[in-house]
Amino acid sequence: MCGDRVEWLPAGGDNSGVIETILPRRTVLHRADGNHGQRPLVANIDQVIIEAALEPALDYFLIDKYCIAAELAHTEPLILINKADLLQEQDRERIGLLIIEYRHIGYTTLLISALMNTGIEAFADSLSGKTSILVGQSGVGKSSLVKCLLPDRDIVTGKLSAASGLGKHTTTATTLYHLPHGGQLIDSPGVRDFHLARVPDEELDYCFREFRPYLGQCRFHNCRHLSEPGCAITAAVAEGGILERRMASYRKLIESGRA
Ligand SMILES: Nc1nc2c(ncn2[C@@H]2O[C@H](COP(=O)(O)OP(=O)(O)OP(=O)(O)O)[C@@H](O)[C@H]2O)c(=O)[nH]1
Ligand SMILES: [Mg+2]
Ligand SMILES: [Zn+2]
Repeated sequence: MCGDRVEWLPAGGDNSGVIETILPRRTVLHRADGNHGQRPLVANIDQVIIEAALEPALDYFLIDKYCIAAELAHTEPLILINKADLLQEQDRERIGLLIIEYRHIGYTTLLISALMNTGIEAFADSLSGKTSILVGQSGVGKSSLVKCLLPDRDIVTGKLSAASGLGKHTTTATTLYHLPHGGQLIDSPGVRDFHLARVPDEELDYCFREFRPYLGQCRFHNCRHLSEPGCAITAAVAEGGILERRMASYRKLIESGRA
């Protein structure tokens, strides 16, 4: 798996070899596999970089699901809004609010443009000394960003489909790049959607970082925060301490049977 550390023996003189042992994995990021299983995506990462853009259209639920996958894997999410150069006046308020909201929850959120090279320095700083994976919809500019950091590498990027406005799944393999200033960056194939592996109930609410101060305060200790009386989470939503939008993501996950 990409990110694995292995012990290997050289076989032949052409720099090839045979893997003898896969060393224990520090962290593993998963996605759903069928209805009940889970499939590992990458090993030994410290940070999940959730990339989004105005094109293809922003998918807030997708961002939330990746945040939860990162929390479950005990890795740090970083939210990256790319294609800042495309922002029109009417988009600025919406994107500005999105950034403030995620920062308030406790997630580092950056606005960048891989095309114009803006915000890249701050982003590059967040990579040093860590192993990070870029995830997100096809076409948001994951490979373009790797190319920005490693201009000498031959990295393929692809245009969006003119008909659908969606990416064309240009990257087909997960690849780890060593960065010149330390740290590793993994590029991964873009997705249309991302399904979480099944999450135990009591872990799902913990994965919503802003729920944590209220957990344990509901009337019923096994409260699922749906329509139970005396629910501290529902009360926090009503008082504005938790965003409606995030609560909707939580409900959608419960209702989809993911938790
Ligand atoms: N305007 C603008 N376009 C960008 C930016 N970054 C990337 N793009 C364009 O977005 C398209 C998709 O870029 P890719 O880097 O191939 O996207 P990806 O996320 O790697 O896509 P997959 O490999 O399919 O998952 C290309 O046409 C890029 O030129 C940006 O900052 N601004
Ligand atoms: Mg790509
Ligand atoms: Zn509750």
